Amino acid sequence: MRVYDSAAIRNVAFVGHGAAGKTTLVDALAFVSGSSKRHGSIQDGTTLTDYSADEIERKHSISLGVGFAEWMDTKINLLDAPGFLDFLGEGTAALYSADAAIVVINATGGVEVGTEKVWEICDALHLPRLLFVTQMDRERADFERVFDDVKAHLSPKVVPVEIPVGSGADFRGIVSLLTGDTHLYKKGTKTGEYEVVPPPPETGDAYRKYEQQLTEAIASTDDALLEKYLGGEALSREEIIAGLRRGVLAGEIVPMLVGSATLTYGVRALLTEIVDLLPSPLEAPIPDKEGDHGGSPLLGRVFKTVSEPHVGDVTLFRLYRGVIKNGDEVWNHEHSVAEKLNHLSVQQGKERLEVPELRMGDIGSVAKLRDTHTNDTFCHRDRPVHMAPIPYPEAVATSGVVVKNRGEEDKLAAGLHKLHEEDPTFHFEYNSELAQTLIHGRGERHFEIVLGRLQKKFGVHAELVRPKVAYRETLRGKAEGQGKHKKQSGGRGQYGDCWIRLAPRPRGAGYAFEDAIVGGVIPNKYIPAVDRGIQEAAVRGVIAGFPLVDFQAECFDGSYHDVDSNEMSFKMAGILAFRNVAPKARPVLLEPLHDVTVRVPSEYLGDVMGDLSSRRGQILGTDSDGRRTVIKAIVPEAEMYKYATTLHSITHGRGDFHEEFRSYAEAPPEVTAKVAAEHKKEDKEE
Ligand SMILES: Nc1nc2c(ncn2[C@@H]2O[C@H](COP(=O)(O)OP(=O)(O)OP(=O)(O)O)[C@@H](O)[C@H]2O)c(=O)[nH]1
Ligand SMILES: [Mg+2]
Repeated sequence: MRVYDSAAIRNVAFVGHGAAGKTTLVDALAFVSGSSKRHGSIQDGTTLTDYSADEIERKHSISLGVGFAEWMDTKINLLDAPGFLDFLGEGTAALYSADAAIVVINATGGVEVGTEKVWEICDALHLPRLLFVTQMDRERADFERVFDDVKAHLSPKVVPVEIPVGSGADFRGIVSLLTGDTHLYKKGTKTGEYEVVPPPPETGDAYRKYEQQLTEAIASTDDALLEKYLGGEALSREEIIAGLRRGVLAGEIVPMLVGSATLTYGVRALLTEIVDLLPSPLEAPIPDKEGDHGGSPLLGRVFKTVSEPHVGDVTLFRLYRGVIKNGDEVWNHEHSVAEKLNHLSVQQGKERLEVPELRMGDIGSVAKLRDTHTNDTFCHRDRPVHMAPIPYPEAVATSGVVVKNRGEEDKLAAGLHKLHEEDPTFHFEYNSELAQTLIHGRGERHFEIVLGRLQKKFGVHAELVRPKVAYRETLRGKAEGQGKHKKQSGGRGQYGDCWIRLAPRPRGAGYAFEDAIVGGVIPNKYIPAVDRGIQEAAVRGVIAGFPLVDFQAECFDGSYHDVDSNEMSFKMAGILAFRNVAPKARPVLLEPLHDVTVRVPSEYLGDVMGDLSSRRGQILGTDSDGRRTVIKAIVPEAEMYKYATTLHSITHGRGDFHEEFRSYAEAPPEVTAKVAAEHKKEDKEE
């Protein structure tokens, strides 16, 4: 594989809504350029970047795939991101590692939720971008409608630089507004061969309209150009390309292109526009980094780790500064480990092609590193730096997970750990209080993939279960009573006897013990044992087996035996006293409440609030963040199960939410009764 200099590299992320046609387009770009030998398809499961068994089976992308197309002596690195929002982390990684984006839109659909989401990230990163309207060969494809939609919902800066000739089954050519040339495709062409003709009469009006818009937009990028244009002078082709490029880099113009990836129409033109209009790494700003004073000579960031069959862990990284040669050692500052980059490669889908070196800006891959993970920085050992990490979207869904076959618990933990390393939007924990493994991710589709991988890669058969809730108990009243432990079993007996008073304390105040014994009716040395007994019993609660918290216990009377009393007996007395008294002190169940912030387009406000209320949510208020309505509410944790899925279906994916623990509060009687009944059932089963 040839080594490309930084100026001859383009790093481009392909993003957009699910099923827009990104993977098919990336495959076509690599194929038409000659860099990939096969023209693959989703239907046959043969595309360049959807090569995992999961992707072939489900016919959509799940993880970020990387390939390249060599065109006009330039290497275009193609980062193909999945569109489904459950996998938005992959798109985030692609956009943070690229210098430009191609936002792909289906000509039969238009702007969708996934398009808006990635557009927001592109905006935040000030990424230069192109829009590619694909699937123009499909029935009901409508270029004009997509353009109107884009202007209204994405940005007024979008300007067509190409228009289609015909649409649907009649889609047969593309007019370039830059050159006035029309490419008429030869039927049955495999690599997009065409003849060049003048614009056909049917495109006349559209041609004049869009050509004028484009020229105006380009002229506006530069004062001298504008003057020339207003003075009625024609702009030269060089001026047009240079002006357009300037507009794209500044984010002032977003060119819109058109084609069909399956027919490879418009694919050659797209390759050329990528080279002509998008920045090389030399023109792209290096993302924020910390501790980098005076410029470290080497800088790279890992944006993905995949475990591949027969290879092991493959690390994908973007080089921001310096040169890496095959076999070089780099310093991973996060994990304080020197890593030797043997078999330095670039990815062409699942293929790894070895390269002697990579220049600044390029994207590479390397296998079997010792201790390198996603978001780690490569640098020189004597100039250690941390690059700011890629901000992966947060996990918003939680589920319990259990193994179907006993004995697979250890394998489950190992598998989940591995999956977390591959996917930063996936986390897991074992909650010992609840004796349950909890997984956190982006939604049910995400969890489905996790379960599938657990089985395929780690031989673990697991299933999702409702996550248990960490309830608490407390007291609302005062009560007093005795606990007496007495045993006479030959030899030395056991004797402990105490009287206690229990009373509530404020929420969050915890537990307090008071020694109110007078006259030594219980010897001093045994009183801490009473305290311990009470605390031990409180952990198991009295209503539903949950820890009883925020109360005070006062030991005010008791008796002892000269020979038979010991610490153990008084601890037992404390336990018995608690079990006797606590049920009389009006115990109540406490449930965890979450602060929930939901962001939705205002048209869904009513439905979303109605749903929150049906979850026993208390709406605190609504506000606007400029784009969307922000709803703040307090909702019991127990009612938030599968909220991500519900919100998605109410808002057609246009809603977002964030939740965090707020406090414990008394549960209503019907909830208490239900939880207590469940506890009784579980107790019996054990
Ligand atoms: N007719 C036609 N079908 C296309 C075209 N491009 C893609 N498709 C089909 O549209 C479907 C989705 O294509 P993909 O390439 O998987 O789309 P994607 O954007 O990668 O989808 P995700 O990765 O799941 O977000 C597949 O069935 C493709 O065969 C096109 O230009 N014309
Ligand atoms: Mg795809």
